Amino acid sequence: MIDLYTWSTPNGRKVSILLEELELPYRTFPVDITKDEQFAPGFLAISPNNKIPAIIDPDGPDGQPLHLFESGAILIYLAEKHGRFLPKEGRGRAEVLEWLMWQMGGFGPMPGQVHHFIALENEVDRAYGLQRFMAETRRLYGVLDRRLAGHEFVAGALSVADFAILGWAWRHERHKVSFADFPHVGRWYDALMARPGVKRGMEAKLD
Ligand SMILES: N[C@@H](CCC(=O)N[C@@H](CS)C(=O)NCC(=O)O)C(=O)O
Repeated sequence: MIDLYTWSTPNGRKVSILLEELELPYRTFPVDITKDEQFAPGFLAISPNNKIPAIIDPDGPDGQPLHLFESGAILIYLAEKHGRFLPKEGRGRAEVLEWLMWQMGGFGPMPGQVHHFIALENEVDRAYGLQRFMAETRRLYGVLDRRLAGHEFVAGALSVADFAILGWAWRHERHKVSFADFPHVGRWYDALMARPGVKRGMEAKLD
C-alpha cells in the first residue's frame, strides 16, 4: 500500500491519476499547503523541498521502504515498477520522457506563475507578471496543440506524460486559457477525462 502525501493541486492530481489508472491501493495523507504543513519536520523528512506530492512505497526496489518527492520522479518510478504507461526502452521511452520533462520544466511552472500573479493586489506587479507568464503559458498550449494535431496522445500510446500534462490542463480556466483556441488540446482533454481511472484520480479526496 503506497502512502501518498498530497493536496488537491495539479501536481498532486498527476499522482492520484496514475495510482488509479494502475489500480494500486494507496492511503492519502493530506498536507495542507495553505496552512504551511509542508514545512513540518515530519513531512520534510520525506520531501525536503517542502512541496507535495511525495510517496512512501513500503516495498521499495531493495525490499526496503522508499520515499520519493518530485511528481515526475514518482510517475517514472511507479510506471517502471508496474510496467505500464512508460515504454521500457528505445524511441518510445525517449519521447515519453521528452514530453514529461517538457511538462515539468514549462507546462506547470509557467501556468503556476499565472495562478500566483492573478491573485496579487498590486496592479503594477500583477499586470507585468500576467503579461509575461500568460504569454508563455499560451505559447506552451500552442506547442501542445500542434503536437496533438498529429498524435492521439502526446507521445505514442497513453503514458505518464499525458497524465502529467493533464494535471495542469485541468486548471486551464484558472490560468485563463480556453480550449476554443486550442481544439486539439480540447479533444485530447475530453478523451482523457472520460477514462474511469482518470475520473477516479481527479475525484479522489486529497484535501
Ligand atoms: N516540481 C515539483 C513541484 C511541486 C509543487 O510545486 N507543489 C506545490 C503544490 S502544486 C507545493 O507543494 N507548494 C507548496 C510550497 O511551495 O511551499 C513537482 O512536480 O513535484
